[in-house]
Amino acid sequence: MSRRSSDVVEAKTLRWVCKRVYEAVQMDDQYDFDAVVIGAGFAGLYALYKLRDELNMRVRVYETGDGVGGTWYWNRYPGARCDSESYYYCYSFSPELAQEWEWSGRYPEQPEIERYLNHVADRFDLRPDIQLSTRVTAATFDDATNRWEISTDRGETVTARFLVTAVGCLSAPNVPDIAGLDRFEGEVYFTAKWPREGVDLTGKRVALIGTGSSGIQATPPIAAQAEQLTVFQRTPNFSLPARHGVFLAEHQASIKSNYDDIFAATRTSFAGFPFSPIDRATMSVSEEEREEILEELWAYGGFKFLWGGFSDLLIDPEANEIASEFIRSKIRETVEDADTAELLCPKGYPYGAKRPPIDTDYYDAFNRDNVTLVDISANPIEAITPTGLRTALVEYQFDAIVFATGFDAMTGSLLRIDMRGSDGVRLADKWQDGPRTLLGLQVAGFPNLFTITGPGSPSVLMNMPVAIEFHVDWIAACLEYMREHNWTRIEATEEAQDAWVEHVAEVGSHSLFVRANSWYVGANIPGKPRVVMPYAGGQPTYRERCNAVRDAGYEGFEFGADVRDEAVPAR
Ligand code: NA7
Repeated sequence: MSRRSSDVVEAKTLRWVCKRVYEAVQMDDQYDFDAVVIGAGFAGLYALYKLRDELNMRVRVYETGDGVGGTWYWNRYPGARCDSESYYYCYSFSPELAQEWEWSGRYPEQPEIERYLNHVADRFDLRPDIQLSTRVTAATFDDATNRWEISTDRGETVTARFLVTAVGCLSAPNVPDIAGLDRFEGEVYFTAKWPREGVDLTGKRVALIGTGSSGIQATPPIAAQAEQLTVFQRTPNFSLPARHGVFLAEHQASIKSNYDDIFAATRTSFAGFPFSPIDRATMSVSEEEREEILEELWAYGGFKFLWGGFSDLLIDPEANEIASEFIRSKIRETVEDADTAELLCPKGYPYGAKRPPIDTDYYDAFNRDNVTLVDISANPIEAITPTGLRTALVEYQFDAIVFATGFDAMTGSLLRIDMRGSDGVRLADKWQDGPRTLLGLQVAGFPNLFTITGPGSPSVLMNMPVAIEFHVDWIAACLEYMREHNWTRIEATEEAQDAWVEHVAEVGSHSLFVRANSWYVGANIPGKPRVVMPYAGGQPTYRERCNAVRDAGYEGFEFGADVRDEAVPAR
């Protein structure tokens, strides 16, 4: 080979090597993140904004849906509406956002909240860092690099220093294990996965299974459309009227001029609502006065019934029974058929022990000729048949079955990801007796994993956006602290976690929630350990605890550096 041609070969080789190195750098650049966030609902969108725009991190969000919104993307069944009021069920982090967004009325419907979250995604230019239509299937922590390796159902694998779950507390639908479901020849729908293009039930015989918030909200609009609606009820619920109404211009103006106070109040109140409970015991007033107060609350509508009349409904069984009986009297007053009314009256558990729904015309729907209530508490659905379903007593014919059967709450959305922590330990194994977290924010054995509104935090017992913002802010402060100290690994200690789990259980055991079978305690999922999953101690105590941990240099957490970087001492 001549000298000239060997130069050409060398130059070619060099170009080839350079190209490969460049590609490798590009690849690495593309598939390694400071943080991966799972979910693009309220929590995921704010986490992306906070970590990317305030902490200057490289963030990738994965979202299963083909749009943002999380809960408000999936739950688009007829009648889906928030049970918290619009002006405080929203973000507070941006005063400009709060001023520019117009809520149309008291309780926003699903499409309005979905529009709001899409507006947030556009306003803060979040979309470039969100990958839609992608489910995270597995995540494994690598002790050697202090990074998570995250795999998706699209065959991608990326790495990230931190993994932040924003998967929602009510996101893994509960599909009851009823024989024959796959053989049903009609249409099958789940309220939690309602088709985006909508469903026309006109002229159809429809079965609706489940009478939680979703079934209760869906009943009136489905009844108005279907030829025949049969509601299958396993447990009756205490539902309160929402009394939804549109906002007038003066409402809007008053809300906007008071936003600072409203948001400040949401951060200090017991459950993240901008109100303080009235300080009055049920028994401190005469029977007549009590009745008057309850009537006023009923007329006002919504959750004010819980805190706006008496302070002891959720504490004193006698007070609770008075409120419960008042609601039953309203059901009996509304529903014309006495037997149906009696079936709709909840008995055997206190008001508030199950998540209380609020509704629009739910009980009235049972006065329609085309609506029937079937009590399946004693005679459960035995099988779905090709043309309907049957209980031990009756066989029914249907064109469509709607499952409003709820969720594998709080843990289901985390456990459906094959999550493996330090030394390959599986989250499913760690949580086989119930979820264990430190403050609902981290799990011992799962370094660099943060769980927004995880079990063990107030989460679903709070106004969710407030709970979410608090968690994201806490996580962001923690990451900044780590950056200052050059730490790349954080992990809850087993001891601190044990103490927190014990405290959550202790507080839960004194709460009302142990007195009913609900998703708060996992009772809706066969075989799920019975544990009060949310922290029932209230927002003020919880915030105080989280802030104290932060101020003590993240007491209960251990920090470390990259194993290759011996210069940085661990703690
Ligand atoms: P919920 O509140 O968990 O309600 C689910 C309903 O489905 C409830 O009435 C259940 O009866 C019923 N269910 C569940 N499994 C079955 C089976 N196998 N057979 C018959 N009936 C069944 O879920 P929602 O979607 O309505 O509301 C979830 C939350 O979203 C709500 O609390 C608000 O926070 C917003 P059960 O009561 O278990 O006897």
